[in-house]
Amino acid sequence: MNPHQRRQLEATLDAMGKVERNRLFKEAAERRIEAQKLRRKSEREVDVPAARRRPDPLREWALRILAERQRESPACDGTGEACEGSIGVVVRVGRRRCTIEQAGRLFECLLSPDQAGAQHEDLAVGDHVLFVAGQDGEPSRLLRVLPRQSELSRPDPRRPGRRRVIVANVDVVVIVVSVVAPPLHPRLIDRYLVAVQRGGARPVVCVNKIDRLAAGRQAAPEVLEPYRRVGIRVIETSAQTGEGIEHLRSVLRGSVCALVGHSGVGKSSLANALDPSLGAKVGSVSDASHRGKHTTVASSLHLLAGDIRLIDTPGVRSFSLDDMTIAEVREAFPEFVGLADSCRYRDCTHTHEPGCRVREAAARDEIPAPRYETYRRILLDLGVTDTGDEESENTPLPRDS
Ligand SMILES: Nc1nc2c(ncn2[C@@H]2O[C@H](COP(=O)(O)OP(=O)(O)OP(=O)(O)O)[C@@H](O)[C@H]2O)c(=O)[nH]1
Ligand SMILES: [Mg+2]
Ligand SMILES: [Zn+2]
Repeated sequence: MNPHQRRQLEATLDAMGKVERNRLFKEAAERRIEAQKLRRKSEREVDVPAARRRPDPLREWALRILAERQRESPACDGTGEACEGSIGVVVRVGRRRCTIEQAGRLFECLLSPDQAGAQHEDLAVGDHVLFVAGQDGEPSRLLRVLPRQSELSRPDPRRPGRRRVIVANVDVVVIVVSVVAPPLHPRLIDRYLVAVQRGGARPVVCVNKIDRLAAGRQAAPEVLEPYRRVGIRVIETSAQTGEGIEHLRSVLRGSVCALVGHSGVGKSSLANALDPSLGAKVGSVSDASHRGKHTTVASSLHLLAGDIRLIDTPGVRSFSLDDMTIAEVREAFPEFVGLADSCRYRDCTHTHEPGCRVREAAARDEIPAPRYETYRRILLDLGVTDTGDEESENTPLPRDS
């Protein structure tokens, strides 16, 4: 169960009627007792150290049952109520409306004021939805957004404390950068990587416009090598000459993917290169600032040749991680995971604490130094200083507490 599924299941559970809820919790209690019988006592003690706060086990079982029911019958919300409507995929979201695709047909859907009010967070291109198709020219009706498998989101710049979901249910997020015009910004790649990791999709870095490199020059190897070292796929392309496009196509084949990045790096050009029949609008890059001109204004999902479902997104100016917790940032660096288990403090931030294995490994270059620096910069942005004088929730706990 990923964090997004969990949030949606929690909401379903909270909205359930009393009778249905009691029935669910009875089943949860039975399943829990069964599971306890199966588990040996010693294992139980290892699993749940007394000092650790843990969620209500009965509620956990109830959520698990709801998730199972939704997997078996995605059109229903697991509450046992009758289901109507059919399932489609959101291919475009506009002001107070969205377009849903089902079996190759498009349906225009008007959003209710409630749905429109919550739309940046609750509805995104790629969402699977339950809807009722409109008859005789009537608009279709959106009933419910189904639990997401993944999402890419960032803090909403206009509404503090709220998130803006950029795309939902993608297998792969392609972080597009260009070697020049606009110049390659590793910090943007890093921020996206953290957000992609949190949202449950697989990241790929695409370095475009390699035709602009001088003959014999490689695309910033010192910047890109650390990503390759930790197993992130980096693909070099030119949407203009077609170089690397076949490689990109082979990586994306059979998947739902999204192209994200700064304006002007060539996202729409890459989409056109992957499928020339697409005809996505391509803009220019300012000679003075080397910035794109925000040509693509809304995300849209396309079915491309070669069994690729691709979401082209509008370019961003920046990508903030302000809504992240330290734990989420830590988890986004897979190269830290094995080492972090041996840090002296269980919730080590890997910045200033004595006995930090991650910091030691970075000093020995066993972790690529640029990746560790990136991690430190992201934590600094979140208010964690190198001296441990942080505004965060982290208070070091010795491992044996
Ligand atoms: N030389 C070169 N130019 C490219 C390449 N890919 C895209 N461009 C140019 O870069 C400019 C911007 O391309 P777009 O595809 O509109 O960029 P985008 O990322 O979709 O931009 P937004 O929609 O604004 O986010 C256009 O002038 C393209 O012709 C490439 O591989 N090589
Ligand atoms: Mg574009
Ligand atoms: Zn540490």
